Amino acid sequence: MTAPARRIAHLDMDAFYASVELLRYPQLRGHPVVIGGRSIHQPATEPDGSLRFSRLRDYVGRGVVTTSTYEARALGVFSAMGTMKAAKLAPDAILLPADFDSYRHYSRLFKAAVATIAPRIQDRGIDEIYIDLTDVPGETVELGLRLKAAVRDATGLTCSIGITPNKLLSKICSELDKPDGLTILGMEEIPARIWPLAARKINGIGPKASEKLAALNIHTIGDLAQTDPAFLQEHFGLGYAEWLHAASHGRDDRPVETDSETKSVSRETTFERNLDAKRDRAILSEIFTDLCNRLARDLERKGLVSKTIGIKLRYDDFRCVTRDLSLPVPTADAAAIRRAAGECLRRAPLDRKLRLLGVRASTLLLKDEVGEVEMPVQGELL
Ligand code: DCP
Ligand code: MG
Repeated sequence: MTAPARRIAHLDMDAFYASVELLRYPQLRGHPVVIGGRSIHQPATEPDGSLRFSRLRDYVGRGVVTTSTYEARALGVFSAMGTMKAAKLAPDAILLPADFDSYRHYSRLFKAAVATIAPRIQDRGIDEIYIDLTDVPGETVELGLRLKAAVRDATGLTCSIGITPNKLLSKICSELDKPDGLTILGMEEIPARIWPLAARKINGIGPKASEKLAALNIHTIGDLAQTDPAFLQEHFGLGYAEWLHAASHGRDDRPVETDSETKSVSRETTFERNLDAKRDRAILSEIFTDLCNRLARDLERKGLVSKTIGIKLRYDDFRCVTRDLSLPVPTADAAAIRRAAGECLRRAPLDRKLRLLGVRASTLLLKDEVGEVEMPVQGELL
């Protein structure tokens, strides 16, 4: 029996960090703008109130471009390029420092906007998500346009969407019509629309694999699809060869894993110097509480509660231990997490110096599904 066809979207924001900066500085619209400066490249206010922006030509240092507007890309400036090299290509481009708090804010906004239309969302990073539209009523084109409109209304930003029967194809398709694109594709269109693309367009074929494929005269996804799987196996091993073959035919049955299916959420930190459980007790305790607070915020943001709190310790000899504690009541409360994690810490050996401390929440439940958890009042159960 074949599974019913799915309808999966991949949504990726257009020139994300740069586009958020253009919301703040609309006067830069239409100009080449590059994100990647340091705080000294923050625009300065002139006596007459106008802003003076840094230019790429003023940049000195070893930094790389974080992202660029499409106008800067037209001049050859892309993510991960050395900023000095970019300055040679686009000396007049505006240079701005990154402001991650803003990007996180807009990331939350666009994801929340999508969730009002389709709740089954898998986070794939700050500017991209998978969305399972299989059970959402409506024509595919109309749904895609509604998603784009919701994102634009909530943020003022554009995104590009691919909608196909699986994550692999949708990830390829969201890129095909950037920016502000909507690409819908069925399995029958794979030979015409996917096979002409370079093999590296498949997420999972990195620079190394694509170089090796090219040496075997396999350049496009179509070349890959025509290659005898036994030949691929000789060069790439059974597992990867099978995956390459399936991917080139657009086959992928991975589910969209929503936050509620996230197995665990964790926070950890490696200390600047190794810490002693007794002598550095105060610092350790402060770091520990901070980790628990961050973890609580992560859970809160994802709408999750946890029934198992654990800790991870790495000692100065790189050995690692973990300890877990099951809670009677699921929680996302920082103080409750801190208490449980403290309990775990008491059960771990502390006779060596520590390099790393981590706190993990697992056995996760959606808060809404748990409802308001009421503690039984003493005596009420009798
Ligand atoms: N980013 C980064 N370092 C990179 C690539 C990207 O820090 N090497 C950041 C900046 C981007 C954001 O992640 O704005 C999203 O990455 P994308 O690859 O989706 O790039 P953009 O959204 O900027 O552009 P596009 O329109 O191609 O998606
Ligand atoms: Mg993007």
